[in-house]
Amino acid sequence: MTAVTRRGARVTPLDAGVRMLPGMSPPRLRARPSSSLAARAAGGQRTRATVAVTVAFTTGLLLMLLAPAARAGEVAVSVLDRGGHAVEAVVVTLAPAHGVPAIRRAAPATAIMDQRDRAFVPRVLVVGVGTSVDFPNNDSVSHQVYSFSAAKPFQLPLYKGTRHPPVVFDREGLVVLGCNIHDQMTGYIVVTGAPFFGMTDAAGGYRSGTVPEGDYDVTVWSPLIADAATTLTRHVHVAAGGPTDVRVRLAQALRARPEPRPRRGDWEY
Ligand SMILES: [Cu+2]
Repeated sequence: MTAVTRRGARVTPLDAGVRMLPGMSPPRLRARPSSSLAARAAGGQRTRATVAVTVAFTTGLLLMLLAPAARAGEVAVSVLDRGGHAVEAVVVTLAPAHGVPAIRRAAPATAIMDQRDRAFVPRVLVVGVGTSVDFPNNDSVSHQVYSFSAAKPFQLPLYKGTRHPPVVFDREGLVVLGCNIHDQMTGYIVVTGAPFFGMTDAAGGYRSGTVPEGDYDVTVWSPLIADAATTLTRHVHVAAGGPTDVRVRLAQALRARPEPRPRRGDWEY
């Protein structure tokens, strides 16, 4: 089941599902005390500068605790396959639903989609809207990278090394990458407007770090997940304090090869 856009690129329902991810854009909230600061203080080498920093930090912490809008929690996501095994490299996005204070937009970010051993590395990358992505070719052979996805149609003429400037991903959606020379090369860039996002680790886990208290839609996606996109979002309330656990147990077996595929037949010469 595919639709054909005016550019001739086919958009699958999965593609469309990812493009629907709601939200804003990507700052990171970090409120982590410096442990080296504490160690230095304990070691009796407390300089005037250290005291000043400690006072500033303590004051900041107090202001954070006193201001209701700054109450913060954390989300801990785990993704398990049908057999209960961890699923690595799954994209996780946290989109504020309600009760979450406005989050300041972060400065435009940069990321790298490398090419090694005739593969995109990483195979899946998640970036915030506005991110510039470099596509260095560190292979011994040339590649011609392209995308026909509505979120970012582009192509980088045959090259090695870093001949092309970065590509700016300025619209939300799933960008499916292919190489016009090597059909098996498939990569994915999820461009999200959500302010908090990341990937699951080898244990199938993702921790959001500090996020404002409130309601969120937590969505997972991977090109290997066969479950319907509509079943992959959890609405959760994040309270201040300990992490809010979100467990996603997949109903379908993982795919043997990633989907959707780039379609070389769509190439316009
Ligand atoms: Cu190639």
